[in-house]
Amino acid sequence: MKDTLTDANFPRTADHRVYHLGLRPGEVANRIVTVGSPSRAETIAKLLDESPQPFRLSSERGFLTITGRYKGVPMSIVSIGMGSPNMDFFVREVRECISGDMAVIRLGSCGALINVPVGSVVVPKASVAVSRNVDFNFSDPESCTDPAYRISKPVAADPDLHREVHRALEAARPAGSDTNIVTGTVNASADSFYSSQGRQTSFPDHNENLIEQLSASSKDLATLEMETFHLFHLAACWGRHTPAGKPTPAPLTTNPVSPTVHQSASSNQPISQVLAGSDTVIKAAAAQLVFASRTSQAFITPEQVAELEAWSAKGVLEALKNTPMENNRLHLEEGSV
Ligand code: R1P
Ligand code: URA
Repeated sequence: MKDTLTDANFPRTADHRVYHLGLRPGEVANRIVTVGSPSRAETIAKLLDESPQPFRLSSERGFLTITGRYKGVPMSIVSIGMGSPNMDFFVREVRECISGDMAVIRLGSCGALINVPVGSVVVPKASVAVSRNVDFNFSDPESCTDPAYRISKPVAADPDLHREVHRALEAARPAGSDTNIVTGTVNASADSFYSSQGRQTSFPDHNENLIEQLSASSKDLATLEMETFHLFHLAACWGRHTPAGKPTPAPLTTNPVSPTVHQSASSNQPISQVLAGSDTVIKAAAAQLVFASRTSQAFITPEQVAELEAWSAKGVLEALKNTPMENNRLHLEEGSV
């Protein structure tokens, strides 16, 4: 970003663009599909209405936002790259560009620990986090009694959105397709594609028993990927919180950028907390596309990916369309982006 940023606490440009995603209020909808790769974002974007023409913003930090309408309903697709830190940038910065409730579905790839073929779809009801214990002595494991990997407690998806994602994917699956859609499972989000997903590399990771340990931690544990836990965790934290030490919302002043977006009159209180108070929600759910079978060692082909992404994209957009929520006002509607 070339523009000058102000406020070290939550850096923003003079025209209210957030630091890493480059967005400003009015450029992102409150119904969002988030993905890891720009190509998957573009596949989903093909299903958006042609008019008004979707808005696209590619940030210097590699985040791509496409905002348009799906069957008339405002919708954004945001490609965030990989890992929890990127999910963290996405949720926090988008939250500051939106007023009211948010619904987010992650459409991502995963590895399956259960015995389903690659190309299956899994809709997890909850996620745990798997993290590498950096205090474990990886070069002298005998000296350490702590575990090398930690598995967190589960955090649930929003139950309504979860149900709707499953229903919409069942409806979107092509007629005659024998693709499995599995639900009611637990996902594990790892802090590495390799060590904390139990893959063997040339590093001394001490993860030979990790898959076994994961499967033993929950009978429903079915998938491994890298971002879903952090999305569910932030969404769950957001619900009905009171900003620390600030029980009374500051007075609002109208932001000239968009008539529906306001700025805090107090100095460093994030905008959305003021707007949202404690009664807005972030609904989060996920659909995982099985790219790797950790039981058979099979990996999906590019042809299978293309077919799977095309219909699952329709499923997640339908799920968001069917989620009752007040629409966020977009510049798109006003013809200015
Ligand atoms: C690793 O290959 C990446 O694929 C999965 C993991 O979570 C990780 O980001 O998701 P995406 O396909 O959404 O990127
Ligand atoms: N993404 C992951 O994080 N792991 C896999 O095994 C496949 C996709």
